[in-house]
Amino acid sequence: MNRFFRISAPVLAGALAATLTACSGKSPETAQTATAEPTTVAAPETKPGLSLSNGRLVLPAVSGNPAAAYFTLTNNSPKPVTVAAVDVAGSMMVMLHETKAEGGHSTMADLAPPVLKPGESVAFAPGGKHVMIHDVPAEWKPGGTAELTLTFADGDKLSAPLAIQAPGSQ
Ligand SMILES: [Cu+2]
Repeated sequence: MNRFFRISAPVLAGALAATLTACSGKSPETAQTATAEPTTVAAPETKPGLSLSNGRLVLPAVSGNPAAAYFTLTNNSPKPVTVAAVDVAGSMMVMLHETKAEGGHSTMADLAPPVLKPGESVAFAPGGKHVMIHDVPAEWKPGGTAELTLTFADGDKLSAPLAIQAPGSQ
């Protein structure tokens, strides 16, 4: 158990640093290095006890704007899990964000890596936690499917389809 956390901490820190760098838009090299690794897999990745449901991706109303993806993640494993990184096949700049209402307007910020205790679920939904996708491949059309992959702090991965929806869908 202790060894697990000692190993996972640097992995998590690295993922965090990469996310922050990508979000600032200052280091395109980092984003490209990340996509040099294979992002598509022949068989979907699974993590025992973890399930992802209601995955969907809402296209931007204006071409060039980011898309957003939503889902519900449930941890039915006996251990807590931490979502360390998120990836959507075909896109180079993907990050976890959270929208918060503050004094009549909403702001958006990087989301701290979500931790799910055994039995817990977390919902990514419009107006709250979301996956922000900054570069939207032209081939993404309503009715299509994109592949989401979550990487956990222990290195395990979980992939699931995202149903691509037209702009304005909830
Ligand atoms: Cu966002």
